[in-house]
Amino acid sequence: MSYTSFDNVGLVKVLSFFQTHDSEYLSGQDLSDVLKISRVAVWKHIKKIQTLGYKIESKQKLGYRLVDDTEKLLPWEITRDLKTENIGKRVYYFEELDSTQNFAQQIAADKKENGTIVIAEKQTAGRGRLDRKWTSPKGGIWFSLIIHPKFDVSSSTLIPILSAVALSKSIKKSLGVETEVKWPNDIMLNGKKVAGILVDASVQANNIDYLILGIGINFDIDTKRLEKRLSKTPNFYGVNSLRENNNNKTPPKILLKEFLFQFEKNLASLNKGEKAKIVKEWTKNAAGIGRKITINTSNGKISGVSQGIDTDGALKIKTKKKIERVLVGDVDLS
Ligand code: BT5
Repeated sequence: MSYTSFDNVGLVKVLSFFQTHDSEYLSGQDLSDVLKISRVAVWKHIKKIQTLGYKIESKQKLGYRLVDDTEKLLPWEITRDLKTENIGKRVYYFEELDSTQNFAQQIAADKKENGTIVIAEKQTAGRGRLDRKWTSPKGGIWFSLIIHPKFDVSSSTLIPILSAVALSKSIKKSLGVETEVKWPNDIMLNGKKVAGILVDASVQANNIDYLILGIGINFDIDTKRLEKRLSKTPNFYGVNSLRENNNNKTPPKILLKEFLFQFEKNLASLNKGEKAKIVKEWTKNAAGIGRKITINTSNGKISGVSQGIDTDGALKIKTKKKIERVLVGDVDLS
C-alpha cells in the first residue's frame, strides 16, 4: 500500500473536511452535497480513512465525526502546515519497503524530486553505513530525503553533521528530550543509539547530482527486543527509543515536520558558507569531546583524546604523537 502527497485527492478532500469540522457530526448526504461526490464515494472514503488509523465515530441519525487522528506519517499529514519552502513538499509513503534509500535512488535524478521525502512504516532491508543492516520495525520514523545541492563535494561532508544538529534540535523542540550527537552521524540518548544517519551521493567530477539522506529514528519501538537481536552486530552500543523517555503522546509527524524545517535552515546556512556556525552548534551537543576515545577505521584503531571536528566534518584526535584527522570511522566511547 502506498500514498503520495499529489494523488488521493478525493480521500484527502473528505478527510480535510472532517478535520476542519471535528466538533460536529456530518451526515453522508451533507458530505456528498458539499464535496460534490456521490454518497457511495463518501462512504468508500470514510472506510478507507478508518483503515488508515483515523478514528471516525458514527451515530445513527447524526452522521460521522472525526474523534482521533492517525499516527501514520501519511503524505498529507506531513505537507499540511509544513513551514518549509521546499524540503518535504513532495512525499511518498509506503506501508512497507525494502529500503527508502533504494526507492529514492530510482527517482532522485528527476529535477522535481529535489526536496522530496520517501517514508516507510517498516523496512525489510534497511541499510546502515558500510553495508551494515538497519533494523526498521513498525513504530520508527524511517525516511530518505533527496537533495540537489548547490554546493560542491567539499561541503557535502558536512551534511551528516548538519542533519544531526537539526535532528537533535527538533527532538528537543518537539518532545522536550535532550540528546547528544555522536560522530560521525548518530544521535544518542542516555548513552544508547536512538537515531542513525546515512548519506548516499551521486557525484560527477566535482559536482553533486544529488544526495540521498537516510534517517532512521527509533520513535516508539521495543528496545529490549531490538537489543537482543543486534547485540553482535558491528558498531552496536545499545538501542534507545524516544517515546520511552518522554511521557507525552506527541505524534511522530510533529517531530518529522520540525526536523524538515530545521534541516532546511541548516542547509541554507551551508549554502551561505557558514561552516563554522554548523560546527559550533554540533560541538555544543557532542558526546565525548575532551575524553579518551577509540576510532575504528579501515586502517585500524586510533586511540587518543577527541578534539571535536573541523569544518570538513573530520574528527580530530590527539594521539601520543600528533593530532590526526579522520573522515570515515566509528567512535567507541566506552
Ligand atoms: C546508521 O548506520 O546508523 C545509518 C542508519 C540509517 C537508517 C535509515 S532508515 C531510512 C533510510 N533507509 C535505509 O535503508 N537506511 C536509512 P551505522 O552507523 O552503520 O549503524 C549500523 C549499526 O547500528 C548496526 O550494525 C547495528 O549495530 C545498529 N542498529 C541497527 N538498527 C538499529 C536501530 N534500529 N537502532 C539502533 N541501532 C541499530
